[in-house]
Amino acid sequence: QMMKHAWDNYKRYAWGLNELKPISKQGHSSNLFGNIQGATIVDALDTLYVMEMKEEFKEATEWVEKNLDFNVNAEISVFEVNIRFVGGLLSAYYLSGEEVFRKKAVELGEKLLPAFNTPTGIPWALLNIKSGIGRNWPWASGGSSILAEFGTLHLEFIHLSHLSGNPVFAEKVMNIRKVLNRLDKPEGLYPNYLNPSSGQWGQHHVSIGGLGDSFYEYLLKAWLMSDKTDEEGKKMYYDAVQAIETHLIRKSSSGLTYIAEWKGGLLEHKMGHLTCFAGGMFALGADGAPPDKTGHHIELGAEIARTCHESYDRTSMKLGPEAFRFDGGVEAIATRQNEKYYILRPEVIETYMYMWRLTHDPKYRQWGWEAVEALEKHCRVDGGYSGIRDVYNNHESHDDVQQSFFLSETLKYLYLLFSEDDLLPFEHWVFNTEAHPLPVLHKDDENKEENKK
Ligand code: DMJ
Repeated sequence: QMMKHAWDNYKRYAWGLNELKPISKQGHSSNLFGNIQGATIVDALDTLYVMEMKEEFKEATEWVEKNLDFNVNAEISVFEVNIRFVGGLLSAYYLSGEEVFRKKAVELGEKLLPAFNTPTGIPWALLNIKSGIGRNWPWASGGSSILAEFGTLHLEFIHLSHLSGNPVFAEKVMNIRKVLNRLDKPEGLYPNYLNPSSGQWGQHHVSIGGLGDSFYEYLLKAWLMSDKTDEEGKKMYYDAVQAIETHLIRKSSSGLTYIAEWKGGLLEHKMGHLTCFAGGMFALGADGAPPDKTGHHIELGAEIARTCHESYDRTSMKLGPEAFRFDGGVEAIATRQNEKYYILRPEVIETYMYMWRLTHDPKYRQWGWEAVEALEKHCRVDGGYSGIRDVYNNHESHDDVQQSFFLSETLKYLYLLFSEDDLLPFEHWVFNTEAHPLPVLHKDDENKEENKK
C-alpha cells in the first residue's frame, strides 16, 4: 500500500519527470540526472515487479520503451546514473527477461564510457553524455574524483560486459582496482579523494559514510557476485575492514559502537545515516571472514544496527537524523541544525533487513515496523511521501521531495524484511547500492554455457 501511494501520486503529478514534489504536487528535477528523465520510473521497476504490481510494471515498461531517451545534451553524475538507471534497467531485465531493458542498459553504459578518458582511467564524476566531456565536482579536493563514486561502478559494469559480450566495461572497472592497488594507503585506509590525472590521493579524509561508503560495499559484493571467485575483491574488502576496525570503530561511554570519520589522523566522532548501511555489510560479509572472525563480523553488524536504531529512537519522530554525534556529552544524537533532517533514506532499514535474514532475531522486524509507523505518521502526505527537515521537532516541516530511492530501496527493503527468505535469496542475488538485485554469476552456469558451445 505504501508503494502504491508513492507510485500513484508520482504517476498523477510527475509522470515521466525524475521525482515528485508531494506537497506542491508537481515534478522535481535534480541536476544529478542532467535532463535524462524518468528516474523514479526506472528506479521503481524492480520494486513493482517484486511486489507483483503487474499493471504498474507494465505501464512503467511501456514508458521506458517509448520515452526513455539517452540522446540528450546533458551533464550527469556518472555514479547516480549508473546506480539508478543502469542498475534499475539491469535488474528489470534479469527479473522480467524483457529485451528492452537489456538494450537500454547497454546503450546507457556505452554513453558513460568517455568518463574513463583520464590519464589514469579513474573516471570523472560528471560527464556530458552528448559531447563526452568530463570534469570533477569543483568542491572535491584539488580536482579529485570521489572514492564512493568511481568505486561504485563495478557490479553494473561486470554485468554490462556479461550481457553485451563486450569486455570493455569490465576492463574499465578492473583498471580502477589496479590503480588503487598500486597506491600506498595511509594506515591501510582509503582516502575519499583521488586525483584522476596524477593518480595521487587528495585530502586524507576517510569515511564509511558519504564519499566512501559504497566503495567498500562493492568490494564485498563483487566477490559474492562472482560466486566467490574474485579473490582480489575479497582481499581488498577484508583488509579494509581490518583497518576500519582498528582506526575508525569506537565505543561510546554507554557502550554504543559507532564508526567515526578520519581526517588526516584525527577522528571526528560523527556517524552519518549513510554509514548505517555498514551494519548489513559487515553481517553479509561474515561468512567469508576468517573462521575465527565470522561471529565477530555478525556481532559488529548487530552493534551498528543497535546504534542506528538508537539514533531513530532518540528523536521525537522516531526517524533518524542525517548525522549523529558522540561528543560533547551526547550519544547518537544530532547536535547541528543542518544534520537533523531525514530524506526518506534506506540505510537503517537496509541493515535491519540483512540482520533479519542472517540472524532471524525478531527485534529487527519490530524495529522495521517502528520505522513503518513513523513514515506513515510523519512522511506520508496526500500527494505521496516527503522528507522531514527536523526529526527532533514535534511538528513536521516537510522538504517536499519524494526521492526515487524511497521506491527503489526503502520500500523494497521493508518489503523484503517482512517476506520469506526465498524472495531474492542471497545465494543468487546481490543488491547494488540502490537496492537493484543483480544475479550472482554462478561458475556452474558458465561451465554449462561453455559445454553448450
Ligand atoms: C542512494 O542513492 C544509494 O543508497 C547511495 O548508495 C547512497 N545514497 C542514496 C540513499 O540514501
